[in-house]
Amino acid sequence: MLLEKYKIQELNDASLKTHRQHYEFVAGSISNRDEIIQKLIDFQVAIPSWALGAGGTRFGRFSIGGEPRNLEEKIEDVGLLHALNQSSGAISLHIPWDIPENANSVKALAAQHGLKFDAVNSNTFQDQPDQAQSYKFGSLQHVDKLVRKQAVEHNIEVIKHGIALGSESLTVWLSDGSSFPGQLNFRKSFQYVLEGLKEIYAAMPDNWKMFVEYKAFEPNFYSMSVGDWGQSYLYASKLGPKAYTLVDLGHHLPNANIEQIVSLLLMEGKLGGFHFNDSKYGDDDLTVGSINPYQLFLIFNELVEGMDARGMNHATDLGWMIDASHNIKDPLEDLLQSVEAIMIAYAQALLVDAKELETARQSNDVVKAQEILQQAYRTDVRPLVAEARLKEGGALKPVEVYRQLKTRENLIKERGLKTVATGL
Ligand code: PSV
Ligand code: MN
Repeated sequence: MLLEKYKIQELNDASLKTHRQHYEFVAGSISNRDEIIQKLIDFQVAIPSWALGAGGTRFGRFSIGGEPRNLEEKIEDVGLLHALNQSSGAISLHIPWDIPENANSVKALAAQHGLKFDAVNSNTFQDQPDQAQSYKFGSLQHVDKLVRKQAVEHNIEVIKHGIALGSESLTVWLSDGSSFPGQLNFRKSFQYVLEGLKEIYAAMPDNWKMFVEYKAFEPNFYSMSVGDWGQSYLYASKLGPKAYTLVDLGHHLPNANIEQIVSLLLMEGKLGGFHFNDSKYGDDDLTVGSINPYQLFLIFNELVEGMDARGMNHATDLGWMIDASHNIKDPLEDLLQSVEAIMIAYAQALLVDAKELETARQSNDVVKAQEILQQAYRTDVRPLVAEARLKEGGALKPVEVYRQLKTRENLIKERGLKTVATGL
């Protein structure tokens, strides 16, 4: 299903006058507004192929209807999002949930929708029906060499799929760990994981990056083999310059200072990318910015400051991805909300007067420092984000337009009510 540009524009017309007023009001006091708008236009967030259907919990899964039945339909769904917000120009695939049978035609379809392929993700946390060895007791960390070998080979297979599609990074998230004290020899399991990652690393083309994703708990509840940013950083450092840490916002213990983690990883040149989501208790995979938008802003503040300090390109030098699971919302509406929240936090961070903030810090003016951050955070930047979309032919109000065009209803007509997308 394609969303025609003219239909989006027709619906934009109804909100254009009010948008202009709001935009002039906010942009009037921002001297570098054109630069900010351009940065917002350039900034693209990859959509996970596994979050386009209903997720679920161990208690149940409630289908939302019209879920994509195959990779082609997943690409179409991301195309819909990108048509509406012009900021979702990439898709991140999870293998084997999304094996591209014919890479060239999949690539051509994605190009039609203006999409690129972001990081490919491997899966050694579930057993597949045709698999020789089981991952019940881990993959790269496993005491049995045959299991480790199978996990390495799977990752190399994923890299091959990625190369065929034009991806340039591999995200490795391991569910490895232990659920009971005594189950694992921590040192041995670290060494096995490192050995495996080294083999996978060696199979990556020179221009590729490996993102080592960490997570504090789940599915293992006593220890995780890559449990925090320190462990991920250790692996990434030992592996070499193509290996980086990936920060999934939901993978920390409660109240972790994620912005500080981000700042230090950036300083060391070891921050690779993000899985954006939000959470209240753990890895809740909720809509970005739905629980703690101030934290998201503070993270972006560190990102902008840290990337500028290293002369990095905001749009291309880190991997920007969403990782979400949708239990009760229409996934496409939720993803539109998530991307919007990311763009808002980014725009607010671009408003922070870094020089003035540094001056306040130098004089220990704590009050002023807080004022500067909150001045940016409390600015309603939504008209700036909308203006960037408008300039690129997107919708002024993506969720509203999605509903006005009866997108979900049409997807249900096309695909049926009882379809199930692959993913968690
Ligand atoms: C694990 O919780 C994770 O965050 C990893 O990124 C996986 O690839 C993804 O979720 C699977 O849904
Ligand atoms: Mn993740």
